[in-house]
Amino acid sequence: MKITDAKVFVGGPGKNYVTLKIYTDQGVYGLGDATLNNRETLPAAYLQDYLIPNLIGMDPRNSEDIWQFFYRGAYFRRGPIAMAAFGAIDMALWDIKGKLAGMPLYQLFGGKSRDGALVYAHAAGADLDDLMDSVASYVDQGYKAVRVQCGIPGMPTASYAVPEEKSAGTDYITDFSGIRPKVEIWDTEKYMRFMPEALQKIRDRFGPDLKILHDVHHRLTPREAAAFAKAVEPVGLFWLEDPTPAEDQDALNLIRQHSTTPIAIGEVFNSIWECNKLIERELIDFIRVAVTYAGGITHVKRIIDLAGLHNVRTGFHGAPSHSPISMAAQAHLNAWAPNFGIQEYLVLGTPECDSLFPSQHYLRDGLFYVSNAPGLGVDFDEDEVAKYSYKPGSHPVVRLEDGTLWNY
Ligand code: GCO
Ligand code: MG
Repeated sequence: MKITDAKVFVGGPGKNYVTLKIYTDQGVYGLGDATLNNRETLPAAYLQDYLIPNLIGMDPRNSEDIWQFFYRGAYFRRGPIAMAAFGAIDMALWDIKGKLAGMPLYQLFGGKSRDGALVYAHAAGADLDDLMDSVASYVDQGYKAVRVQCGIPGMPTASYAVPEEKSAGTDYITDFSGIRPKVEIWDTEKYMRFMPEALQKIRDRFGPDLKILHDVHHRLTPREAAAFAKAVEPVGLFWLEDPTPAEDQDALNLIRQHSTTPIAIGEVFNSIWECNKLIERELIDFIRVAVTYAGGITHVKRIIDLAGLHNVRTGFHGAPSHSPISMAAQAHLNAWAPNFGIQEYLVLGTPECDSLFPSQHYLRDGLFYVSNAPGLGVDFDEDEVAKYSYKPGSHPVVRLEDGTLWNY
């Protein structure tokens, strides 16, 4: 069996999805997602210029050897662009494998450990009342877990994931206003004064059963993060995400020494080498990698297995920048993984997105149910994608009030 061709498509409804389609001499094809948010053209070029010319003629069933060939063969290992490109190939090869076997991917991993997988939604508000309304609407829809982000009184601009105006909503994940980023102004003291009490009010209003998550988005120093994690202990958060930027992994020791609040980290990691020490030292509770950015199913499965040895559960990144293809890959891993924790999931199900990526996966009462179709269980309409083209966008940057550049 041989790979005969592979094509990369960039575009989608409101997102620059990077979709890889691998064709074989047996008519079976596979799909992969290489959408590196706000840097989408780069994995696309890596695939087109370097990887696809090598893929043609390879036996698609040898997904492990192909993964090693590209990873080791690059010489310059890791990095988000390369790992997103390898990941897309890997997803597509697993898709082909499942289709050849006539089985959904979770069966090839070891079968189902659960029916529906717990997901969390994003609630956000310009102020606490606005946020409470947003949480209430998710609770009414049956969600059991909600991430809460709130506008901070006196903060000079709206900050991460928070709308400028009440009930305005925000698409902070993909902003197509151009390559030059907008600037957010951040004030840690105002955040630290306001947020723990706001989280407690959310707990008081919604009761003990709602799983409440909060994303600090890398904004605190280790000492501040330790103080924050300690202050929110009575709230009983499901997790506190990215309390500090994770380059400084020793920072996690300080947080652990001061608090038992569960910590989730890893959405910017692209390999096991960024999280193996955090996992082995049990400094985190949830690993947040995404199959898109971390080398696909083959590599993320290694991370899941290592995490399972150390009481670390999965909590894969699922911002809507990932296409339904990698969300499907994660759904199969979530159905299987013995140490599954939760999945971040924002409904992409607009009619346009469903026509581009038809599938039978579905969400009900806050749980995600994986399709039983062979392979990933997602298709891709080449005629539909022709309606879209690449639009440049950027993540915001953050500055302190005196102009100092901070962490977005
Ligand atoms: C999350 C993330 C996202 C990121 C975005 C960047 O927890 O979902 O923090 O909101 O900011 O994915 O590309
Ligand atoms: Mg996050």
